[in-house]
Amino acid sequence: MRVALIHCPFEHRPFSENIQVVDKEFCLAPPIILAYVAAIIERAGHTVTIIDANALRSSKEQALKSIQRFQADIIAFRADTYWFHRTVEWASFFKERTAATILVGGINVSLYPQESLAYRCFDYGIIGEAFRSLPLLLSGLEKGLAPHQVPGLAYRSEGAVRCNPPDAEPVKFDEYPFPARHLLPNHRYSSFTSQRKNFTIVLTNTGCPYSCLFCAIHKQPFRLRSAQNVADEIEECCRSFHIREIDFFSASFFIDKALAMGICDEILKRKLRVEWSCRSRVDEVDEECLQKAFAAGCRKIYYGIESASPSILSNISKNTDPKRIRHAIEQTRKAGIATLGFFMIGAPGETRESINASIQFAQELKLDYVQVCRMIAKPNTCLTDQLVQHAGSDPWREYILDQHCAPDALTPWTSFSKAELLQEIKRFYREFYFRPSYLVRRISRTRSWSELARYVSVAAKFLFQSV
Ligand code: B12
Repeated sequence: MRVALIHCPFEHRPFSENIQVVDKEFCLAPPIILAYVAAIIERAGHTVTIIDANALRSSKEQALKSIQRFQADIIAFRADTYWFHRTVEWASFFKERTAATILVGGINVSLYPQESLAYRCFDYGIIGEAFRSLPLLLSGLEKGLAPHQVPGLAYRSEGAVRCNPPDAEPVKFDEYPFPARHLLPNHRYSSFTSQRKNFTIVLTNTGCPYSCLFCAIHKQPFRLRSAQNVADEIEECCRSFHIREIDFFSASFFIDKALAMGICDEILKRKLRVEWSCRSRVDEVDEECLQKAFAAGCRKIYYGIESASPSILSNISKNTDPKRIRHAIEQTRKAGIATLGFFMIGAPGETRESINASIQFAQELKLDYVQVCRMIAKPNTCLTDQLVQHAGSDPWREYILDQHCAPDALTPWTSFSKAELLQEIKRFYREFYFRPSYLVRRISRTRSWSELARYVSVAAKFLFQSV
């Protein structure tokens, strides 16, 4: 079978938690999930291509030409909830113009399988892991498909959507083939804070043992890779794809200290010349691990700080406190690693005073960067569970069924309006990034003209664009 995987372009949505400029500028990351799916397909003996229409800025018409040249039997998409209707738009376009079978997988199909397959542009959906289901589906399509035999398959039969139970056998993360980066335009990717190309993202674990109210990641199985396996992928990135900067994209890199230190040891032992960043909770780092991370190439850590208010941190089940936050940031700076703090505005219990305190706190911490969003009830989070209980319906399910039902405020617990929260976010950024002391520090640490040009361009967009 010949399978074309499409990564549709995406941009800011009105219900996004971020202001526009952040959604547009923060990261042009590789569609690594599709690259995993591509590797699974290749390993099963099929031919696959990835069209990253987002990075290539391709239109539907241009993507169609590539698909026709490739002679795809199957066109496949990954759908998340935010971008579901864009996926439907693209899938419908190809459905009308090709004879290919159209397949959809990914988180939104797992959350809302019936609703997703209600769109007739999709012939099949895969609920849950593609690891075993997808090779079974492809060989079935080649040799004669018995749909009820493919775990996790969503399909139409006698006018109804049928959903097989997903593959229940857990897949160890080390069993996955490495993402098929040979199918990606690696030179295109970057993040706002990245310094070197080629840039990519790597996952060291999935899931999370914590259960912050605003996050959905703890609802996925918590799986760790081995240090050896991660290092083999990093080595492949460096040697085969000339990647010089990596962002470890898992929710927390240091969640398992032994794994994090093992990865650092392997990078040092193999003499891999790569700079990297990662995400972490503040209560998972110490002096020793930060020093080793720096020695192994860590140059930035993105910490989930969220708020300066102990009562808000408790309301959202974050399980941290300002003292611990301060300590982690100081230790990180001492180790020579730059810091980015993620903050959220509009949590349960937020007041104008607590927002001011967070802005003040971010400045006192001497963070190198901040990213601020509004706290909203994202799909599959405890906040959405509460919202469903309270309102009796799930706004995300309604949105999947009808794009005109786009969720709006998604913050019933606060008296701040969406517009007020967005203005407060803008104020947070302004008071943080436009301080003279910060500007002097940033410019003195800028390593190239292109980096400086990127900052100036984003600053201009920030000042002159609406939220
Ligand atoms: C890496 C990542 C990204 C990467 C790569 C995404 C990509 N398109 O490949 C980047 C940075 C680009 C990204 C962007 C965004 N992301 Co993201 N991302 C993740 C992250 C951290 C890891 C996912 C991962 O690699 N899993 C490992 C793979 C192997 O497992 P998997 O995802 O479960 O995939 C398996 C199955 O789902 C299935 N499958 C998946 N896709 C497909 C496709 C086909 C055809 C088939 C058959 C099967 C299949 O098979 C896979 C392998 O077995 C998750 C959080 C998490 N921990 O899961 C969020 C997550 C998926 N992202 C999320 C969001 C919201 C976004 C953004 C909308 C953010 C934004 N505001 O812009 C954008 C959307 C961009 C887009 N349209 O892709 C949400 C989605 C929630 C939802 N219900 O929609 C998640 C769950 C995080 C969260 N907030 O909860 N993301």
